[in-house]
Amino acid sequence: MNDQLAYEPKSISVAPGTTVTWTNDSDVDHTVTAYEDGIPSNAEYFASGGFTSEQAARNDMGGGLIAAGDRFKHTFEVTGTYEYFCIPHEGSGMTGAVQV
Ligand SMILES: [Cu+2]
Repeated sequence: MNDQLAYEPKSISVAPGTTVTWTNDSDVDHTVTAYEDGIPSNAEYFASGGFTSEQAARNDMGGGLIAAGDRFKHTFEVTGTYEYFCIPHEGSGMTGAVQV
């Protein structure tokens, strides 16, 4: 996550079972929040803050913030495409994708 309000890289491809780590290399807080309709139907929902639904994450944005220098990890087991976004910067186009 960078100061241009973007995930770098914006999309990646990984093998099943890979743990992806996001690091906040910027000076502002971000979230990593999955789009509930943007992940495989049989995959576990994920979001920084540990929320189990997109709505819960949106309802408590502060609870999902990743501070400057902090990290968030998720392990991807199910193949498919996972689309995610940053709650405070969704309007600025801060979105990303993981292809498993
Ligand atoms: Cu952000």
